[in-house]
Amino acid sequence: MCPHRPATTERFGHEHEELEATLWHDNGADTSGEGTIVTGTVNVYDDPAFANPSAWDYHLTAGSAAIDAGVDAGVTTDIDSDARPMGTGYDIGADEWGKWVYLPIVLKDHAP
Ligand SMILES: [Ca+2]
Ligand SMILES: [Ca+2]
Repeated sequence: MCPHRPATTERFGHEHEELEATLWHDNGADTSGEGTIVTGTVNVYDDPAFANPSAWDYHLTAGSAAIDAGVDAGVTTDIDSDARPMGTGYDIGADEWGKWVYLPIVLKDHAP
């Protein structure tokens, strides 16, 4: 996921990078610098709708274009140790967005 900054090989630490699924947002230029960056077949240009980037909270929120837009990279848990995928597919990036619904436990007294 490349919001607000272009993808560079220096950023990733290698001279050649292959991106499989990327959400691009508000970069100006998508890539820059030395080396080669090969973009994959999934390139989404939309708002990642992060929770609170100014506080370094890059969790996805309900309106994120990253939700269910990713690919199976063989990673079964996200940055929060949540299982992935949730919903109809993998989310782009480190976070898998999902709603957990906790159902109440109902106890019923029944006499034999
Ligand atoms: Ca998902
Ligand atoms: Ca998560």
